[in-house]
Amino acid sequence: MRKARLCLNSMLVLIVLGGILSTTTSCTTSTPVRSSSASATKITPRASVTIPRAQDLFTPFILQVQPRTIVTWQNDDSVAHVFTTTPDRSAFMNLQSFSLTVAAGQSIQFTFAQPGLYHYYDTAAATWNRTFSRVAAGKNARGFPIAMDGIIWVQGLISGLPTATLNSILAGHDEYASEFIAASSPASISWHNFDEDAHFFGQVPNWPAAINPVDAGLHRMAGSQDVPGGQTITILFDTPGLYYYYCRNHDRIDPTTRRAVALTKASDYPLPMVGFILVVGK
Ligand SMILES: [Cu+2]
Repeated sequence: MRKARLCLNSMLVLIVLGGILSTTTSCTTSTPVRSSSASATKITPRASVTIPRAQDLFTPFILQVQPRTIVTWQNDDSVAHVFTTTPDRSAFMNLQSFSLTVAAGQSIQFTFAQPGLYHYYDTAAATWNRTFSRVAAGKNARGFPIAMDGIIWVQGLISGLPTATLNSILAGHDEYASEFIAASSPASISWHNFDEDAHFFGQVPNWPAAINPVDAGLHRMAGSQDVPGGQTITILFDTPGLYYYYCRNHDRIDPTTRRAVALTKASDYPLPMVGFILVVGK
């Protein structure tokens, strides 16, 4: 009896509020709707990055989160770490800047509100290379040649991105001109090879979920030795996600960190020949 009255009361409330409830509406359908909308406002997503002991690395290298996520960096190392966003700023890059210090054995938090990419590095174990706009591993870093940098990918829509973008390979260097590119889906991304040597596009394997959501294949870009002026290739990305790619001629894959690592023969070692394409849905 009591249950039936509650049901009738909530039905009346819903009828007054909504005004358009059909006669088939029952208590079993109205109850879950109310409870989920009430709890959704209270959930704060959380995620974490670890600084493992004596490695000078951030784990994972790429962390994907939803907007408003509180990210915790847990320092399991025996020394303090200071890390900061790179100077790279754009409509999708480092929209919130931060500079954080975390003592040995402690943790620190930062809340990411804005969708986009956040690229940060440890100011003691790595440096910002202004020539190439890349984070470089310090010679004394314990993870060398892997740099102590990390990416926080805050998923969500970003307005005003192009659907076609041109990247290139620098003449005389084993390096893509831009490390980070963003475009809206379906995105047409081209690379022109200004170098003499051949280079490649291939995705870094074994990343979960929305990182490299589809395999765009292995693509060779002939250099000016093979094709006068160098070759241009174009790849269409119609699935939103973050694409992490490298050149298999100048990098190897480190299975532990799942990162592409420069080979010593690469012209700008220890900088890896890697790039990221953020493909955003509409
Ligand atoms: Cu290459």
